[in-house]
Amino acid sequence: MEKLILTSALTGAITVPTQTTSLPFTIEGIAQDAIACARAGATSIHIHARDPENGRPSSDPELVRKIVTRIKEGCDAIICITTGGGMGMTPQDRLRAAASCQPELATFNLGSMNFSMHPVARRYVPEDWLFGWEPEYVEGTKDFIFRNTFGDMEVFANTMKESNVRPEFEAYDVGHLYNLKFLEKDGLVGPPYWIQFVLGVLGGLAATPEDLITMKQTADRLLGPENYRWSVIGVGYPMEFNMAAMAIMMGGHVRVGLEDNIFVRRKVLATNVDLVEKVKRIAAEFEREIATPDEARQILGLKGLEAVNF
Ligand code: KMH
Ligand code: ZN
Repeated sequence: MEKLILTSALTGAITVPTQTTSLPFTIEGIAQDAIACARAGATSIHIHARDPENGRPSSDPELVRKIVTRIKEGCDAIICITTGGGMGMTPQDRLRAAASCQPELATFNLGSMNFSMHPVARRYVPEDWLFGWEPEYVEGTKDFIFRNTFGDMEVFANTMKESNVRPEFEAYDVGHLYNLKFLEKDGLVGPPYWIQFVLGVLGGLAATPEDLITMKQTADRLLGPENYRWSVIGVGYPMEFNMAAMAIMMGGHVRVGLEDNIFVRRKVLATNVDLVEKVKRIAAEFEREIATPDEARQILGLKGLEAVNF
């Protein structure tokens, strides 16, 4: 089996600061976590920006530029900038940072869907919230439609092509793989594909072995196994590690991080480094080596850190 590409998703736009004090949200906090995860063995770092004052998800390209510049000073990890953004951002807002920074990878979300974390709000009473924006944001996801229409996806595909940014496709459901096949037939995207199967979002497939296998079988059938590589994101605990163990065994790749899950063991809060280290331990038991960033660049055929615009 090829070496394991291990992605660390440090902060995202779904986890809120009240859930864990380990969630980084300042420029330096996100960059330091990225560098520490890269030193611990993460191959790729998935980037979202947040308002440094209060941790609210932000699409400000200047914040993203500062974060990725600082990370590049401290390590050679592959940087993947989100275009998924967060609640309340338009598709145009979401594309700006990737189009400007031209990283090696940027996410490309493969369809519109419900995307909710509103049940998290039930765990807290009003005095618990660290920042005023959080309860409304979390409860607001009940009516959030994560918008990625075919029109939006056409813009994403063309902008990424023009900016020389390789898409990391995010597929939350089987239908998203059919959407990818449609984009291929329409000439908007082409193989080889790098795909994250995102399992466990409220609104998409679950993080179960059956659903992971369904995603893989569907992708094999639609795209051809030789035309794509896959990684898995299991949202929540213990799903993050269940999915990681399966991917390690099946020849896929793994993403972990506080964006997707905040626990390293049952009821034990994690740091981003704890999550990377746990996957490293699981991979070591299965004798699956972790790829260095340069090895992963070879595997995925990326343009290299010297070709980014930050
Ligand atoms: N928040 C994850 C479940 C993106 O940033 O474009 C999916 C994600 C998508 O990371
Ligand atoms: Zn993300």
